[in-house]
Amino acid sequence: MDAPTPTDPRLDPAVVALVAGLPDRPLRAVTVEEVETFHRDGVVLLRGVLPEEWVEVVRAPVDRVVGSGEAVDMGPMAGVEEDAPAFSGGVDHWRHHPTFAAFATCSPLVDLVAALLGGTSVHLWEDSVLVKEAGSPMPTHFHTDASYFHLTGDRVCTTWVPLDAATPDSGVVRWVRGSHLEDVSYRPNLFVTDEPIPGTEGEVVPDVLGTPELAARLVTFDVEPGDVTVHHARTLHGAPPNHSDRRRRAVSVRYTGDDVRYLHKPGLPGRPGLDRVVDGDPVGEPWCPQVWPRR
Ligand SMILES: O=C(O)CCC(=O)C(=O)O
Repeated sequence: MDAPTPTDPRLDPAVVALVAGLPDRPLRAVTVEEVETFHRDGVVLLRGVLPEEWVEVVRAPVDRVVGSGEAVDMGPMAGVEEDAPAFSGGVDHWRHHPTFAAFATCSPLVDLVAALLGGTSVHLWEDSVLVKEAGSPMPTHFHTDASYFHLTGDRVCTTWVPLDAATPDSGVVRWVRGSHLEDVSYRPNLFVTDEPIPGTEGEVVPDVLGTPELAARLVTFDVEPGDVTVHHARTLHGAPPNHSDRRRRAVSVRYTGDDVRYLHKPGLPGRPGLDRVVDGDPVGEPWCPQVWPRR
């Protein structure tokens, strides 16, 4: 049977009502220096851009998807002790939950991304909940997001939105500055181990911490709710365990720009609509909502 064509999440009355009560613009514009940093380093920290109302509105839904198991504890995959504090991850919550749909399609994130990617349009690719509980022993292993996407093209980025203050001891992300400029396709791993996803292709991700030249290029930030980091999909990044007594909750939202096209890659999980497109088709509606220019 044919898969149903998705409807625009912004027509959902629950999304409309939610968005009506929230600010739709960032607290400030992205600066020219921040755009340059993104393109040069493959990552930029945008301090104090997201209104607190938006951070607050996603906190309870994040806790719900973690509590319900929709975001899955990756502990068993990592082989840690059964009762180890969890590192929970999930994708595509926007497809099922009005708050995530509003956040990914109508929040100030879309203006931030449009400013950084440039070009004429931005589409939503996916969102992801990433919660490292206090004391979670699991590092996020180094990877590039591009490895996990059935995509080709340059204008692809991830916004990483902290819901709690985060520091290296609580597992804030770290990035290899400039790695997005290297013309390498890395093989995707299981995120909490270096084990590659079976059937996928690409070069093995280097041992970043064990390679002085790469380790010297690591950049990380202490972040607060309201800050947003944005990295290029080819930027190598990972995150330490959460050694602190604080939760490290984050939502990642991934977007595409003008030049991005589908490319089916072996071994990766499918996604809605992927069987309806062929390699070279531009990313777009109905499977990936256009979020900018705003409608
Ligand atoms: O939150 C994490 O630990 C990893 C985040 C990440 O890899 C991403 O959002 O692309």
